[in-house]
Amino acid sequence: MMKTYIFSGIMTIALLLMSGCSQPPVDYLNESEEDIKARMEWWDEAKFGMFIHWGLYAVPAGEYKGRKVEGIGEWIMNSLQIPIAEYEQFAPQFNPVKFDADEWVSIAKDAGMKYIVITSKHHDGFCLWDTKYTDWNIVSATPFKRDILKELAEACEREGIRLGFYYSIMDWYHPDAQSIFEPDYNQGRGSGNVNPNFSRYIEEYMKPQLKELLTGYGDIGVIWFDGEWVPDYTTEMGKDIYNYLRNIKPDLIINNRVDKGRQGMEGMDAEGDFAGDFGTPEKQIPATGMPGLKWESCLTMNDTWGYKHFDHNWKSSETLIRDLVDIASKGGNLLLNVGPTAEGIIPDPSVERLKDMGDWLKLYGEAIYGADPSPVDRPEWGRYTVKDNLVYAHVFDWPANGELNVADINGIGVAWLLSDSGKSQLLFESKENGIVLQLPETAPDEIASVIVLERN
Ligand code: FHN
Repeated sequence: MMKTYIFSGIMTIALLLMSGCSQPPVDYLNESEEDIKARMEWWDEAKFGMFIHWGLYAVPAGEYKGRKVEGIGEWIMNSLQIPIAEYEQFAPQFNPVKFDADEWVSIAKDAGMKYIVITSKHHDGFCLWDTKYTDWNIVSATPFKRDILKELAEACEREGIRLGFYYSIMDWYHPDAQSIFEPDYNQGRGSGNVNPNFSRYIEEYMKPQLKELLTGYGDIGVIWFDGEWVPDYTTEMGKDIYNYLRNIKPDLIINNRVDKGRQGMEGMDAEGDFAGDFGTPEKQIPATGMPGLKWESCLTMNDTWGYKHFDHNWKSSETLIRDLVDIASKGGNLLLNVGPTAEGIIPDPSVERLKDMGDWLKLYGEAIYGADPSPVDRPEWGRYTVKDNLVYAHVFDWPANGELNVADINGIGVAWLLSDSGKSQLLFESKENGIVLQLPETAPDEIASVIVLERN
């Protein structure tokens, strides 16, 4: 398939003239803490989102010409060194006739997720929307011919779920961004081998595409960058793009990977002056969170982001629920991934786990949504979250003797089981090393029971 790109220099000038763009750009890199807090309030409250990795890589689903990729499925083009001319063959095979945006949004909403971040363009450069800037997209290059992001945006709007777009800066397909060693898509990256036209990729492709995504798909909440590690991309580019996007949509939230923010400490260089609004620890939960910073752990449910037909290494619902509690107790958000199949189906094991998480959150969500991190070290039996004058004790290990030692975080007047709508008072005794609660013999929830401690 011919790679057709519309170099947009003339278009950019025309658009600027037509838009009557006369206001000088705002420098958002020095935004006040007050403005940042107001802009991120919905995100802070939300705590739990769905990550969706979906694209052409779902067609091979981790296996190509009899070879199975050992790593993550969405990297198959690089892992198996598939030449672009061969990888293009997946486009006419991509026809996700079972895709139903309302069903995906319903699964997320029932799970208690408040936002969705989907790969608009992953490293293979394939675009899941009807972009004007390349034919390498789902409408032009596949028999499906529908704008996935448009349908998802409309479904999210109907259900009150915020939508964000993942966008890979690294692009193995675009001639101005791809490795000069194609099909070795990463070879030489480490030695500073860069694409001489990368700046043109940024200015005449990446920025116009991001503007398409921010102005044509409703009230987009987040741009989630990735692939920032390539040597072609600089922190100066990142800070410029941060301001470029915020001047298009001032209330937009942008992750730290718009810049080189995750160098050093995984997820976020705490003292860095990078652009970006939150850290992105990946496939991990920082031991002590990221004190003083906003952050979001992105986790998989098995071992891959993009669908692999033979990855059956699913985490249990217990693990996933306790991960959510752990993250909330440390002040972070959880972005939990699903990798839909080439037909457009979210795998059953993912759906089952998400339903379990939603059932738990229907009972105990008040101890997660909008809660603040624990001001004290985690207890050996579980975690704490706090909200106003309430402390929530999330008990993973229910005491056999019925006695639970809890920290006296902000004084205690009354205590009850969150699952007990009647708020029957639990007996407790204040001792010098804290408070001892008298608990019923059986835990209300075998994964995580929640006790509320209310200050006098
Ligand atoms: O290379 C990508 C990978 O495919 C996946 O998208 C993860 C998700 O955060 N990010 C990059 C690896 O850090």
